[in-house]
Amino acid sequence: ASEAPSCKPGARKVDYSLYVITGDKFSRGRPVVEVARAAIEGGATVLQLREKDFTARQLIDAGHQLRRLTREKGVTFIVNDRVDVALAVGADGVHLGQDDLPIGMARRILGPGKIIGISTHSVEQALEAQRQGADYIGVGPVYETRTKDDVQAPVGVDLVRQVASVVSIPKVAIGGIKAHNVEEVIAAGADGVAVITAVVAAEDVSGAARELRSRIDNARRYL
Ligand code: TZP
Ligand code: MG
Repeated sequence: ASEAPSCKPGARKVDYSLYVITGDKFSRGRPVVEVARAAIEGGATVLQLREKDFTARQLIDAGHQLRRLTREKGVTFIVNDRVDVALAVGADGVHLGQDDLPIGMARRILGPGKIIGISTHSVEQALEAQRQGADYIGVGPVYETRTKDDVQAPVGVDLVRQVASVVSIPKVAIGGIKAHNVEEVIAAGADGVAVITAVVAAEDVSGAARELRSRIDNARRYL
């Protein structure tokens, strides 16, 4: 007998292994789409457009370019915060924070088959996100990071472990994740890691992505 699909109807199975988030401020002047191309070449499996300082027009422009690129490469494309931009450029989904649109409302606007991810910082928030029907959760910041302005105190790898033991939807760890600590995050039960500076600020973007990817794949062999 064939296995029941492990995802909702209409949603595809997503590989969250290496989830790269754009950060134009940290990209050494290189265009967002070129950085994304290199990250994908190195093995990024999800790409998120996250540019807090972009105007709607700039987001739409970058979004169209990233949609074209990710579609060609078979990479999942997510837009941060902006349900309208996600819909307008045909992204696969949206990533929301605790203070953004509630999941149910975002789902109503987006329609079926879109991915909705939400940032969580505690076991309670993680369980609530799952209850509300999120497709995946972010968990973090795991380590200290200065990449996000209004960032909370690090939650530590222990929270990843706790969340992994009670939440069944995919869990993506975020915050200060680098080549030297990525393996312990995967070992703690994360389905993938989300990074900004470890990839987009690297001189060799594809090399940095490739190194992370190989450590992620390696850590999985011991699970
Ligand atoms: N949310 C929690 S930590 C963070 C975000 C967007 C920033 C992650 O950036 P970096 O450079 O990978 O620490
Ligand atoms: Mg947000």
